[in-house]
Amino acid sequence: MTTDNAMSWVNIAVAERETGVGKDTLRIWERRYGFPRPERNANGDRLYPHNQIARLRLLKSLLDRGYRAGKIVAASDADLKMLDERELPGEVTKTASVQTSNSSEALAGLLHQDGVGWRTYLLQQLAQLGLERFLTETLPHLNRLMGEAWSRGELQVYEEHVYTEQVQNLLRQTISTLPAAHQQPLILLTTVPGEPHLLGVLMVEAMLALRGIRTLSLGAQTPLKDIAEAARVHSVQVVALSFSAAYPARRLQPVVTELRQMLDDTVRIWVGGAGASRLAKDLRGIERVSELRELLTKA
Ligand code: B12
Repeated sequence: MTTDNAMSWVNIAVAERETGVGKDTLRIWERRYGFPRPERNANGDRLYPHNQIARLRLLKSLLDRGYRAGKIVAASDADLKMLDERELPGEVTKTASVQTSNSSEALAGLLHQDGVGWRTYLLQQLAQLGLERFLTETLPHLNRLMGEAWSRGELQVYEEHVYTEQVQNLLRQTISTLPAAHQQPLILLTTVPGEPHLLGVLMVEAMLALRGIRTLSLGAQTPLKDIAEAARVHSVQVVALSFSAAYPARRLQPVVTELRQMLDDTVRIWVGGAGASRLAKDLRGIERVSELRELLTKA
């Protein structure tokens, strides 16, 4: 993730992209709760300072954890910090059996490791829990912790990259040690242009590989015409797409609808990831799959 501290004012489109809070919601909160409090430029457009973006990210992460806007948007910074910290150490102890202390120093120690530290920790978790629980418990918790620590400005961008690299390496390595998959259906995995988050795709690939289900992974950000072409040439039965929470909600439906039109009617489209939950449930020819485990009952 990147944040440009030098450019401390951002317009509403960037504020939406950076925080995951939609433009309409930003305007409603401003009117209803008095936060955010953007300045205006000469044209009257809203400009948000960096510290308000940081607070918006924290609010978004609390909303995602089930808090209601009415309770948190106007709360004091100290109260928000308290709510935020209340859940974090517990989350760590749930996954980190290696991590025995739940103090904030232990949490910081976990998140600020170097590559070797992460690799050792991840391998221990994998060995203790097995691949399925590693995928459905350890990694979702760690992703959330990393994302939230980044939102609070506690992690350097490079530290998140160190984590992502180690997770990706380990998942690829683990997949390559599993017996060759031969079960139907053949599932094409990728993300659409504008969605760089690849961990969801790799996690799905590993989960399917565990059950011997064949996949054709194209990595991240595949142009739609290439997805359609690969699906045709390889006779895939399912195209599975991953959308993280960072993918803009308003682009979701147009992009999957466009892909639907490019694929043969017999090819199913599955969409998953935190971003996909914002897609209408009843879109023709599109199936939402929210959980990794649900995938196994569908495949
Ligand atoms: C690593 C990471 C990055 C890396 C990604 C590297 C890579 N090669 O993948 C980098 C550094 C590039 C990055 C960039 C950005 N990131 Co980022 N990133 C993350 C992090 C920590 C994990 C990433 C991830 O892949 N998650 C996606 C998957 C694994 O999680 P999920 O969507 O919850 O999906 C789960 C299930 O639904 C299932 N699943 C996923 N896909 C599918 C598909 C199918 C078919 C099925 C069945 C299931 C399934 O698997 C997961 C199981 O837990 C997350 C934190 C988080 N909680 O995810 C932030 C996060 C997604 N990023 C975030 C942001 C804001 C960004 C940036 C916009 C930051 C910036 N200002 O530049 C950019 C994106 C730029 C862009 N063009 O979009 C925010 C999004 C917040 C929001 N609500 O909008 C998050 C949530 C962090 C936060 N603030 O809390 N990021």
